[in-house]
Amino acid sequence: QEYTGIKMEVLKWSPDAAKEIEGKVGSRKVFLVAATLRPETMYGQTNCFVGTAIKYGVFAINDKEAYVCTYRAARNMAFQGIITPRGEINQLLEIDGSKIVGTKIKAPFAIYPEVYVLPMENVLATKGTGVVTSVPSDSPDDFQTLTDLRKKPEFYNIDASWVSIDPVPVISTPTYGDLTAPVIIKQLKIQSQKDTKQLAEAKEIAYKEGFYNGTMLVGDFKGESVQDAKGKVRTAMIEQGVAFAYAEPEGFVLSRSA
Ligand code: ZZB
Repeated sequence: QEYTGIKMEVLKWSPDAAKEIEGKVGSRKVFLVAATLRPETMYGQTNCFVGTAIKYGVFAINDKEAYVCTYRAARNMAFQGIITPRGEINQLLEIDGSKIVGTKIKAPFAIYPEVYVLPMENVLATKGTGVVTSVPSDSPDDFQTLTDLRKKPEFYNIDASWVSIDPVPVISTPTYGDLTAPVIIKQLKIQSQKDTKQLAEAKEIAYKEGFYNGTMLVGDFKGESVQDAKGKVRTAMIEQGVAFAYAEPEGFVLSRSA
Protein backbone atom coordinates (compact mmCIF):
# COMPACT_ATOMS: atom_id res chain seq x y z
CA GLN A 1 0.00 0.00 0.00
CA GLU A 2 1.62 3.29 -1.09
CA TYR A 3 0.60 6.05 1.32
CA THR A 4 1.57 9.70 1.50
CA GLY A 5 3.08 10.69 4.85
CA ILE A 6 1.78 14.13 5.82
CA LYS A 7 4.03 16.20 8.10
CA MET A 8 2.03 18.22 10.64
CA GLU A 9 4.37 20.45 12.60
CA VAL A 10 3.67 20.89 16.29
CA LEU A 11 2.82 24.53 17.03
CA LYS A 12 1.91 24.12 20.69
CA TRP A 13 1.98 20.96 22.76
CA SER A 14 -0.84 20.14 25.15
CA PRO A 15 0.30 20.77 28.77
CA ASP A 16 0.66 16.99 29.44
CA ALA A 17 2.73 16.40 26.31
CA ALA A 18 4.87 19.49 26.96
CA LYS A 19 5.92 18.00 30.32
CA GLU A 20 6.92 14.68 28.74
CA ILE A 21 8.79 16.20 25.82
CA GLU A 22 10.71 18.82 27.79
CA GLY A 23 14.45 18.46 27.18
CA LYS A 24 14.15 15.25 25.13
CA VAL A 25 14.09 16.33 21.48
CA GLY A 26 17.03 18.73 21.38
CA SER A 27 16.58 21.50 18.82
CA ARG A 28 14.55 19.30 16.48
CA LYS A 29 11.27 20.42 14.98
CA VAL A 30 8.61 17.86 15.84
CA PHE A 31 5.88 16.69 13.43
CA LEU A 32 2.91 14.41 13.84
CA VAL A 33 2.95 12.25 10.74
CA ALA A 34 -0.29 10.94 9.21
CA ALA A 35 -0.54 8.30 6.46
CA THR A 36 -3.15 9.05 3.82
CA LEU A 37 -4.34 7.58 0.53
CA ARG A 38 -6.03 10.87 -0.38
CA PRO A 39 -3.47 13.68 -0.63
CA GLU A 40 -5.89 15.65 -2.85
CA THR A 41 -8.20 16.15 0.14
CA MET A 42 -5.57 17.83 2.35
CA TYR A 43 -7.12 21.26 1.70
CA GLY A 44 -10.03 20.12 3.87
CA GLN A 45 -8.17 19.02 7.01
CA THR A 46 -9.96 20.26 10.13
CA ASN A 47 -8.11 18.32 12.83
CA CYS A 48 -6.01 15.22 13.40
CA PHE A 49 -6.81 12.02 15.30
CA VAL A 50 -4.86 9.74 17.61
CA GLY A 51 -5.95 6.68 19.58
CA THR A 52 -6.03 7.46 23.31
CA ALA A 53 -4.94 3.91 24.22
CA ILE A 54 -2.14 3.79 21.65
CA LYS A 55 1.51 4.30 22.60
CA TYR A 56 3.39 6.63 20.28
CA GLY A 57 7.06 7.38 20.01
CA VAL A 58 8.90 10.56 19.11
CA PHE A 59 11.60 9.42 16.68
CA ALA A 60 14.65 11.35 15.50
CA ILE A 61 14.49 11.42 11.70
CA ASN A 62 17.77 13.31 11.46
CA ASP A 63 19.46 16.13 13.43
CA LYS A 64 16.74 18.63 12.54
CA GLU A 65 13.44 16.77 12.68
CA ALA A 66 11.53 14.26 14.81
CA TYR A 67 8.32 12.40 13.92
CA VAL A 68 5.49 11.27 16.20
CA CYS A 69 4.12 7.87 15.10
CA THR A 70 3.92 4.25 16.24
CA TYR A 71 7.12 2.26 16.70
CA ARG A 72 5.94 -0.05 13.93
CA ALA A 73 5.71 2.88 11.48
CA ALA A 74 9.16 4.19 12.51
CA ARG A 75 10.61 0.77 11.77
CA ASN A 76 9.04 0.79 8.30
CA MET A 77 10.38 4.31 7.72
CA ALA A 78 13.87 3.30 8.82
CA PHE A 79 13.98 0.62 6.15
CA GLN A 80 12.57 2.91 3.47
CA GLY A 81 15.41 5.42 3.82
CA ILE A 82 13.18 8.06 5.43
CA ILE A 83 15.35 8.03 8.56
CA THR A 84 19.06 8.90 8.45
CA PRO A 85 21.19 6.95 9.08
CA ARG A 86 19.21 4.31 7.16
CA GLY A 87 17.87 1.44 9.26
CA GLU A 88 18.57 3.15 12.57
CA ILE A 89 15.65 3.85 14.93
CA ASN A 90 16.34 6.51 17.54
CA GLN A 91 13.34 6.83 19.85
CA LEU A 92 13.65 10.02 21.91
CA LEU A 93 10.65 9.24 24.12
CA GLU A 94 7.41 7.28 24.33
CA ILE A 95 4.10 9.05 24.92
CA ASP A 96 0.47 7.98 25.40
CA GLY A 97 -1.98 9.08 22.73
CA SER A 98 -4.24 10.52 25.42
CA LYS A 99 -1.52 13.04 26.33
CA ILE A 100 -1.11 14.29 22.75
CA VAL A 101 -4.81 15.27 22.54
CA GLY A 102 -5.18 19.07 22.60
CA THR A 103 -1.88 19.71 20.84
CA LYS A 104 -2.07 22.38 18.15
CA ILE A 105 -0.48 21.48 14.82
CA LYS A 106 0.02 22.89 11.36
CA ALA A 107 -1.98 21.06 8.65
CA PRO A 108 -0.08 21.52 5.37
CA PHE A 109 -2.12 22.76 2.34
CA ALA A 110 -5.23 23.10 4.54
CA ILE A 111 -7.55 26.06 4.13
CA TYR A 112 -7.59 26.25 7.95
CA PRO A 113 -3.90 25.60 8.61
CA GLU A 114 -3.96 25.43 12.43
CA VAL A 115 -5.82 22.42 13.83
CA TYR A 116 -6.03 20.36 17.02
CA VAL A 117 -5.27 16.75 17.84
CA LEU A 118 -8.42 14.91 18.95
CA PRO A 119 -9.32 11.37 20.11
CA MET A 120 -10.81 8.75 17.74
CA GLU A 121 -11.96 5.33 18.93
CA ASN A 122 -11.27 3.49 15.67
CA VAL A 123 -7.62 4.35 15.11
CA LEU A 124 -5.73 1.14 14.37
CA ALA A 125 -2.23 0.82 15.82
CA THR A 126 -1.49 -1.68 13.06
CA LYS A 127 -2.10 0.59 10.07
CA GLY A 128 -0.22 3.58 8.71
CA THR A 129 1.45 5.69 11.38
CA GLY A 130 -1.35 5.49 13.99
CA VAL A 131 -1.92 9.21 13.36
CA VAL A 132 -4.87 10.08 11.11
CA THR A 133 -5.38 13.45 9.50
CA SER A 134 -9.06 14.33 9.47
CA VAL A 135 -11.02 15.43 6.42
CA PRO A 136 -14.69 15.30 7.47
CA SER A 137 -15.92 16.52 4.05
CA ASP A 138 -14.71 13.35 2.33
CA SER A 139 -14.03 10.75 5.01
CA PRO A 140 -17.14 9.26 6.69
CA ASP A 141 -15.11 8.06 9.69
CA ASP A 142 -13.75 11.56 10.23
CA PHE A 143 -17.15 13.23 9.87
CA GLN A 144 -18.82 10.83 12.31
CA THR A 145 -16.04 11.18 14.88
CA LEU A 146 -16.16 14.97 14.65
CA THR A 147 -19.95 14.80 15.12
CA ASP A 148 -19.58 12.58 18.21
CA LEU A 149 -16.93 14.89 19.71
CA ARG A 150 -19.08 17.98 19.11
CA LYS A 151 -22.08 16.36 20.81
CA LYS A 152 -20.21 15.39 23.97
CA PRO A 153 -16.94 17.31 24.41
CA GLU A 154 -16.92 16.75 28.21
CA PHE A 155 -17.32 13.00 27.76
CA TYR A 156 -14.34 12.92 25.40
CA ASN A 157 -12.32 15.22 27.64
CA ILE A 158 -11.80 17.88 25.02
CA ASP A 159 -12.32 21.62 24.79
CA ALA A 160 -15.27 22.58 22.54
CA SER A 161 -13.09 25.16 20.77
CA TRP A 162 -10.91 22.32 19.39
CA VAL A 163 -13.81 21.05 17.24
CA SER A 164 -14.94 24.42 15.91
CA ILE A 165 -13.89 24.01 12.26
CA ASP A 166 -16.77 22.84 10.04
CA PRO A 167 -16.20 20.42 7.13
CA VAL A 168 -14.67 22.33 4.20
CA PRO A 169 -15.93 21.60 0.66
CA VAL A 170 -12.91 20.45 -1.37
CA ILE A 171 -14.30 17.95 -3.90
CA SER A 172 -17.61 17.90 -5.70
CA THR A 173 -19.26 14.63 -6.75
CA PRO A 174 -22.34 14.32 -8.99
CA THR A 175 -24.21 12.05 -6.56
CA TYR A 176 -23.39 13.67 -3.21
CA GLY A 177 -22.52 17.30 -3.94
CA ASP A 178 -19.78 19.29 -2.22
CA LEU A 179 -19.77 17.41 1.11
CA THR A 180 -19.70 13.75 0.13
CA ALA A 181 -19.05 12.17 3.55
CA PRO A 182 -21.80 13.96 5.54
CA VAL A 183 -24.39 13.06 2.87
CA ILE A 184 -23.42 9.38 2.86
CA ILE A 185 -23.47 9.28 6.69
CA LYS A 186 -27.01 10.64 6.61
CA GLN A 187 -28.20 8.28 3.86
CA LEU A 188 -26.84 5.22 5.68
CA LYS A 189 -28.33 6.54 8.97
CA ILE A 190 -25.02 6.21 10.80
CA GLN A 191 -25.29 7.47 14.39
CA SER A 192 -21.90 6.99 16.01
CA GLN A 193 -18.28 6.03 15.40
CA LYS A 194 -19.23 2.70 16.99
CA ASP A 195 -21.23 1.80 13.83
CA THR A 196 -18.06 0.35 12.32
CA LYS A 197 -19.74 -1.96 9.81
CA GLN A 198 -21.78 0.80 8.17
CA LEU A 199 -18.78 3.13 8.34
CA ALA A 200 -16.72 0.63 6.34
CA GLU A 201 -19.46 0.59 3.71
CA ALA A 202 -19.63 4.40 3.72
CA LYS A 203 -15.86 4.61 3.25
CA GLU A 204 -15.99 2.28 0.25
CA ILE A 205 -18.75 4.38 -1.37
CA ALA A 206 -16.91 7.66 -0.65
CA TYR A 207 -13.60 6.33 -2.02
CA LYS A 208 -15.19 5.17 -5.28
CA GLU A 209 -17.34 8.26 -5.82
CA GLY A 210 -14.48 10.66 -5.03
CA PHE A 211 -11.93 8.87 -7.16
CA TYR A 212 -14.01 8.15 -10.28
CA ASN A 213 -16.39 11.12 -10.30
CA GLY A 214 -14.85 13.82 -8.10
CA THR A 215 -13.83 17.31 -9.26
CA MET A 216 -11.53 19.60 -7.29
CA LEU A 217 -13.25 22.70 -5.86
CA VAL A 218 -10.13 24.36 -4.41
CA GLY A 219 -6.36 24.62 -4.71
CA ASP A 220 -3.96 24.77 -7.65
CA PHE A 221 -5.85 22.03 -9.51
CA LYS A 222 -9.33 23.46 -9.06
CA GLY A 223 -11.65 22.24 -11.84
CA GLU A 224 -9.56 19.13 -12.55
CA SER A 225 -10.75 15.59 -11.91
CA VAL A 226 -9.59 13.89 -8.70
CA GLN A 227 -7.89 11.24 -10.84
CA ASP A 228 -5.73 13.93 -12.46
CA ALA A 229 -5.19 16.04 -9.34
CA LYS A 230 -4.31 13.27 -6.85
CA GLY A 231 -0.75 12.72 -8.07
CA LYS A 232 -0.16 16.43 -8.72
CA VAL A 233 -1.09 17.45 -5.18
CA ARG A 234 1.09 14.66 -3.82
CA THR A 235 4.08 15.75 -5.92
CA ALA A 236 3.61 19.40 -4.90
CA MET A 237 3.49 18.44 -1.21
CA ILE A 238 6.63 16.30 -1.51
CA GLU A 239 8.46 19.06 -3.41
CA GLN A 240 7.58 21.57 -0.70
CA GLY A 241 8.90 19.22 1.99
CA VAL A 242 5.57 18.73 3.77
CA ALA A 243 5.02 15.11 2.69
CA PHE A 244 6.89 11.95 1.73
CA ALA A 245 6.21 8.54 0.20
CA TYR A 246 5.51 5.88 2.83
CA ALA A 247 4.77 2.24 2.03
CA GLU A 248 3.36 -0.60 4.13
CA PRO A 249 5.25 -3.62 2.82
CA GLU A 250 3.68 -6.34 5.00
CA GLY A 251 0.12 -5.14 4.47
CA PHE A 252 0.72 -5.12 0.76
CA VAL A 253 1.95 -8.70 0.66
CA LEU A 254 -0.93 -9.92 2.82
CA SER A 255 -3.65 -8.21 0.82
CA ARG A 256 -2.15 -9.58 -2.40
CA SER A 257 -2.10 -13.17 -1.19
CA ALA A 258 -5.54 -13.01 0.48
C1 ZZB B 1 -7.19 11.47 4.87
C2 ZZB B 1 -8.41 11.05 4.20
C3 ZZB B 1 -9.34 11.81 3.52
C4 ZZB B 1 -8.60 9.66 4.27
C5 ZZB B 1 -10.43 11.20 2.96
C6 ZZB B 1 -9.68 9.00 3.74
C7 ZZB B 1 -10.61 9.77 3.07
P1 ZZB B 1 -7.35 2.22 4.03
O1 ZZB B 1 -8.02 2.40 2.73
O2 ZZB B 1 -8.09 1.30 4.94
O3 ZZB B 1 -5.87 1.89 3.92
N1 ZZB B 1 -6.23 5.91 8.28
C8 ZZB B 1 -4.89 5.90 8.11
N2 ZZB B 1 -4.28 5.27 9.12
C9 ZZB B 1 -5.26 4.85 9.94
C10 ZZB B 1 -5.26 4.13 11.17
N3 ZZB B 1 -4.12 3.76 11.76
N4 ZZB B 1 -6.44 3.86 11.76
C11 ZZB B 1 -7.60 4.27 11.17
N5 ZZB B 1 -7.66 4.96 10.03
C12 ZZB B 1 -6.50 5.24 9.41
O4 ZZB B 1 -7.47 3.61 4.78
C13 ZZB B 1 -6.58 4.66 4.61
C14 ZZB B 1 -7.27 5.84 5.19
O5 ZZB B 1 -7.70 5.54 6.52
C15 ZZB B 1 -6.34 7.02 5.28
O6 ZZB B 1 -6.67 8.04 4.31
C16 ZZB B 1 -6.71 7.64 6.62
O7 ZZB B 1 -7.73 8.57 6.30
C17 ZZB B 1 -7.26 6.51 7.42
F1 ZZB B 1 -11.33 11.91 2.32
O8 ZZB B 1 -6.52 10.25 5.17
B1 ZZB B 1 -7.41 9.07 5.00
C18 ZZB B 1 -13.37 7.60 1.86
C19 ZZB B 1 -12.08 7.87 2.62
N6 ZZB B 1 -11.75 9.24 2.47
